[in-house]
Amino acid sequence: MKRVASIQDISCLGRCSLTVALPVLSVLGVECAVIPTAVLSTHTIFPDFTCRDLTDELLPIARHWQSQQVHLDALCSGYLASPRQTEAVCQVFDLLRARDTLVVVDPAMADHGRLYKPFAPDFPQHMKKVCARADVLLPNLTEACLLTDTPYREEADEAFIRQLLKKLSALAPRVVLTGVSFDEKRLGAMSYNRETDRYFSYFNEKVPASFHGTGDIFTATVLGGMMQGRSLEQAVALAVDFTLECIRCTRADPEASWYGVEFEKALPWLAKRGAEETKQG
Ligand code: PXL
Repeated sequence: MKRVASIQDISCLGRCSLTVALPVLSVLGVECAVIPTAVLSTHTIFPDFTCRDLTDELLPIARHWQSQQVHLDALCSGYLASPRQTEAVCQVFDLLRARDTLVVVDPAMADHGRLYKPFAPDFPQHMKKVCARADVLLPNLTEACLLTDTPYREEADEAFIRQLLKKLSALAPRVVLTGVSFDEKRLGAMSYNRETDRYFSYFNEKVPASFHGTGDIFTATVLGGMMQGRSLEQAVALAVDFTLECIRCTRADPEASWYGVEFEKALPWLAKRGAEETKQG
């Protein structure tokens, strides 16, 4: 069985980060070890959340695993709580990465044109160092603009997205931009591989609503899909379809924007589709 380590926070309420990565990876038949970076009462969209930063625990955990010769097939980071924590996560990558370890980074720090509340304007400069260690980097449009010093645009055409992907590829050899849409009807992701100079895109139905935590579901699914033996492009297609499935299960619920998508209802779909595609090879 493949073993990955997911490095992100525990938001005690409001499905995101570790509370979605764990079930998604489990359903895809991947062992998910965790390095929790912070414990928050809720994600940061709720007002007055509490946050215990666990930066000082990260290196001791990594050093212990290293002393036990733990082998990881992938390391994946998501939301990080502070600039100091980005430095620690870089060190964790350096300690735990073997030659065959895939490093996946989701620079979960912004959406809809804005940084999340807790972050100062220089936070993207710190996150860039984490991104520079990635084999696969998965930002949304806002994060991609912040990481490449590009002014954010709500309306992005294909030429703009291609240019953004190329700029991002200065940070990582394979980049996937999430939340890409060129018309009212379709939403998906577009990727670029620096080594082959090839673009790939995959779209499915666009539901006119925005839900919290879908980026974390997307990243966990791409990671799990790749651990099951898919190419990055096949894993991106699986993640677009699964994220939509989660949104379809949720759209009637007015509280969903706070509590996250009801992905639990869609896990059987993911288990089935994951197993079917793996069987076909
Ligand atoms: O979904 C990304 C995320 C993860 N963790 C925390 C967050 C957010 C987004 O707001 O606040 C704590």
